[in-house]
Amino acid sequence: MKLLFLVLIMLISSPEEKIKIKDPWLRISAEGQSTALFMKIENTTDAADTLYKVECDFAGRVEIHETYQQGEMMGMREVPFIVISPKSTFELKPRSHHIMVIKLKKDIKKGSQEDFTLYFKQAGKLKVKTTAQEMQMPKLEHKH
Ligand SMILES: [Cu+2]
Repeated sequence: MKLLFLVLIMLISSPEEKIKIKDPWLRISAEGQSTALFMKIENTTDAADTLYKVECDFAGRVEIHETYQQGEMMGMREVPFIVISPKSTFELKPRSHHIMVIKLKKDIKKGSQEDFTLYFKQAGKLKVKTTAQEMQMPKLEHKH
């Protein structure tokens, strides 16, 4: 009886994940270069949440980027945050928003698993494990 009660309490109090990260992947790259992190961010709550910082221990700097079009040119630039609307999924993908991982301290080889920490205003700190994959894409120009 005591055990049943305990299980019930655990079921009731186990918090639903506010933010779910789906299909995170990192583009393969080499030491000294930059790369990008992509994923789908699902907000399961009734309130908007904001991704405002991303960290990892194998790069000089990590930034949140958006892609923009200027005439025929495509470029990308840093943005301070990404807002994920209530009950919706925000997709970071090539030619769109992405996490820029700058000045890698090591090679990122196909299949390697890397850890990132995402910071959300509502959901707080979230650890994400990504797998490195190849991407066939023309390189975008940076504007800093
Ligand atoms: Cu970028």
